Amino acid sequence: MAPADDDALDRAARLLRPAKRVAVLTGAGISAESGLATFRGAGGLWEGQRVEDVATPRAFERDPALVWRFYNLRRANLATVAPNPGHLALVALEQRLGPGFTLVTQNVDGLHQAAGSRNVLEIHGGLRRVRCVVCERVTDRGIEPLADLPRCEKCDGMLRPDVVWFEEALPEDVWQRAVDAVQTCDCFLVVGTSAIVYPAAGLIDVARMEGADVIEANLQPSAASSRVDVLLLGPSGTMLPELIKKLE
Ligand code: BV8
Ligand code: ZN
Repeated sequence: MAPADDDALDRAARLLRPAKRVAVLTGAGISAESGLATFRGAGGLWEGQRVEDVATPRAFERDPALVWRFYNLRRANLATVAPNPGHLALVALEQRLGPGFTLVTQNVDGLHQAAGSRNVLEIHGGLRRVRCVVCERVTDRGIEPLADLPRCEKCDGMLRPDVVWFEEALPEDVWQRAVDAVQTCDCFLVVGTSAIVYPAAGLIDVARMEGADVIEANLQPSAASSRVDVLLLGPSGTMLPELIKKLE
């Protein structure tokens, strides 16, 4: 561990140790070491398409089979990945804080829950769940492969992934709970996100406005880095366990 990191880790631990209420925001970067691609790592392209063009209501209207190919591939990937030490470090932090801990995730991969995190707010939905566009019924289909154009068992309507697409509103209740948690936290930990997507990235400003200490863990500086108190530069699978160890 280079001395610079150790100094940043010490500063981060000094902020986190006394915190009674901690909120965490995670992005695709925390799952990278589990083998899941991030959005903007490979130039954010999928089958030559920008994610913003595949993950939208218009794309689903235009070509539902293409959108389902995108999501069925990502669902299939879930069978090959497991939580990494970064996810597990957040489970340990929740055990230390109990009800004072809230994990807000932009990820739809379900790896936080698989690792054992309990209070998880999936502000962008989840890959395991599907929703009927007609009767709105939501079912958890795990990671079983789905038909190219899956239909609702109840009303035969078209099913869609239960995720929040670009230009769609976030689930109101989940989002409000996330904002409440960030507004009342003493320390806000931002992990593995480029902080480009809103309103999620706006939580960083909510935390700062309320005077919370903000710690970021990322492989490289992000759009949030200029607004955080401590930046832990490195893979979250290493930085988070090191940080939790320093709390003892
Ligand atoms: C909304 C679910 C309004 C789906 C996702 C025009 C019209 C309307 C809205 C907009 C518009 N123009 C812009 C907007 C806003 C838009 C937006 O922010 N666009 C961006 C592209 C500019 N936002 C929206 O549309 C949102 N909705 O605004 O609605 C509204 C309001 C009321 C009523 C109606 C409408 C909806 C946004 C949600 C979109 N859905 N996901 C799916 O997953 O398929 S977003 C998607 O991006 C994922 O959730 C992902 O998590 C998220 C953010 O990406 P990151 O997680 O940050 O991942 P990224 O690859 O970018 O970065 C990875 C980071 O990890 C990097 O920093 C890297 O350095 C780091 N890293 C890599 N490896 C490691 C690591 N760090 C640590 N360790 C490592 N090993
Ligand atoms: Zn239905």
